[in-house]
Amino acid sequence: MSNNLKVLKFPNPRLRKIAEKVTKFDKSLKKLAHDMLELMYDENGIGLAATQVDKHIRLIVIDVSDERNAPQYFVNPTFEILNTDLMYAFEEGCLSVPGFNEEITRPSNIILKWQDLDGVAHKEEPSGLLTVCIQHEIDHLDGKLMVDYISPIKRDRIKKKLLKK
Ligand code: GNR
Ligand code: NI
Repeated sequence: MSNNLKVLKFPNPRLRKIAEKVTKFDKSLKKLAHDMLELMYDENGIGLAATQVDKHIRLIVIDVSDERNAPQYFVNPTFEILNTDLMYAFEEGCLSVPGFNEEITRPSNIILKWQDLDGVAHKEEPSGLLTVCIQHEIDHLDGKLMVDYISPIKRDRIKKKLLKK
């Protein structure tokens, strides 16, 4: 078990907050990033956005490796879509919407820009699962959830089931 962080669950309105840009690359940023990573591993997730732990800054941790030994940190991430015609459908899950999986269609070719925990800028074309995951996580920073892509009827059904728990 980890570090007093907890994952907010849909329909908690705090998941709708827009995260602020990170400007200070200090020790507390690194501490939060490492605590988030621990929680993500505890919960068997492949990614976690600060919004999900009620910290409203633009920080994401991801590990898409099978061995769970390749953590990646993304501060202030943004992306551009390279080709709006190339889309990819993937069965997504979300730690904030536990027990539900939905097929979501997203751009499959993007250019990603971000800073690392020291504030150094990076730019790369991600591949595979990282492409899907980073878009899912950036959505969280903008207060957006997987369930926003599905029909309102389905979304409402999920909401009612999660509220009963
Ligand atoms: O653990 C997770 N798995 C996942 C699968 C497909 C697409 C996105 C994800 S992210 C999710 C963890 C999570 O909720 N991150 O915000
Ligand atoms: Ni999620």
